[in-house]
Amino acid sequence: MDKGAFLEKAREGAELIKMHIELGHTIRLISHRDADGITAGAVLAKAIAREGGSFQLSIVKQASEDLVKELAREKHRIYVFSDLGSGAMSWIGSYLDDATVVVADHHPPEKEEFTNESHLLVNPVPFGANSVRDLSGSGVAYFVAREMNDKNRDLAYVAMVGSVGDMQEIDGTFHGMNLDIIEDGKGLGILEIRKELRLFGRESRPLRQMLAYATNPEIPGITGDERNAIQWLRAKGFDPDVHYWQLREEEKRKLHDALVIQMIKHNAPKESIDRLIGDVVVSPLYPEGDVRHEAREFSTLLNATGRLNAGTLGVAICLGDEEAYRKARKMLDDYKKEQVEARRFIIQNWNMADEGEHAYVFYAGRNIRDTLVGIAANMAINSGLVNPEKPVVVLADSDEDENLVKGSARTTERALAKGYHLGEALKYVAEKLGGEGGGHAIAAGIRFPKSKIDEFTRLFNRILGEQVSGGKTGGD
Ligand SMILES: [Mn+2]
Repeated sequence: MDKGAFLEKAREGAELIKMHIELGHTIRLISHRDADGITAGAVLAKAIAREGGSFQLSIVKQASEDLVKELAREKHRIYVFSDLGSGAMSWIGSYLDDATVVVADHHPPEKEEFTNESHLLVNPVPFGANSVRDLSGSGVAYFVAREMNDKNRDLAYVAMVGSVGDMQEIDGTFHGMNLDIIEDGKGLGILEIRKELRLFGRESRPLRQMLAYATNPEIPGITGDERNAIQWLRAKGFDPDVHYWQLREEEKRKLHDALVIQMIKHNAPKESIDRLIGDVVVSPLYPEGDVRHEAREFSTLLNATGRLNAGTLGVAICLGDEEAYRKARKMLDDYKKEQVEARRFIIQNWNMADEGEHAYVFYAGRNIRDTLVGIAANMAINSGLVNPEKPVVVLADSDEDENLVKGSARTTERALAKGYHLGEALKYVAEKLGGEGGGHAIAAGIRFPKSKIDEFTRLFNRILGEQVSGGKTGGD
């Protein structure tokens, strides 16, 4: 990619923001509610505060037309969007035409540039970057901040937490301009990259749970069953109750080798084995065992604050607010308790699931909160209750509308190999049922009228059947 040209845009964005700070204008920040967006918002907020400016920040689910209209009514002189906005360029063009706008984003943009002269797109994609691996939204925000003031290099770790949140190193290694941020952070001694086990839970989970709950990748023969994990760890000479961070370097290597052998023995796909061990970002700014010490755990905490509509609490955590950190941990503990209850419910009542030819459909009513259906579906898969080659859907009554159900479909890589695409299937079914649905091949969501659950089950099984037989989705 053309880094120089991208950095030139970042510099222009930085100049615009600084000019408005000098004029005494409040900088209106709007950022996405996932970990990448929360860290991007934090990076920009910190950079503005450092210049003596004031800001007003919102963490939002998406940059919709309604949101842009609403923002226009606030009559600010400058708006800065981060980790979103590239898909809202025409709305920004029409409703915010009187204001200065900077979009600091990494999603593929509607067009390479704004037509309005007071609007600026800072986005690496038109300069040849790959949006999913070369730079995240927090990374774009970081380069704008760095152009505002070289001191903002101290935000490199926060920026990398966002990058990890967006899974920019999904193949096990960082790429593109992520590497420049890493260099800055290393230079200041605020982050390190280690070649370590990339499973979630380095700081907060005992090894038995780190392995039993592994999803990315799954460890065949271990994932899904904590008792198996305990036995396996003991057999290899590890205490199942210690945390990964507590292991000595040679113990880590021994564990890596044993896991790789386990995966090879069970014919795990090469891509899964390759991403088991790889780049892990840690920061000496926080003590070992603190979730903020490692980027994946930190980003998961931030994602949770966003999902629980407390994204600004996440921003405060990024800015070093200890009270916000404690509050978020408490929120998360409560949320985890709900998850435990959901897990118990689903395991005890799994016999209620409708097992069709291609999928399990489990309707939980009000017993599982609608925000937990995706997690519940994963629990069913990981609990060993289901045939792993058959996708699982968990449905629950919508919190917002009693006439609707919300559902999540989940499955395994093994099932995908048969030809399933859950996102396409749910999109099609939703259209038929008068709902909304879609997502990825392996994980997708849907919302539709509660009165149509039976029809859903029938249609979903049928579409999945067509997918494995090579037919086109929805070919009737
Ligand atoms: Mn992002």
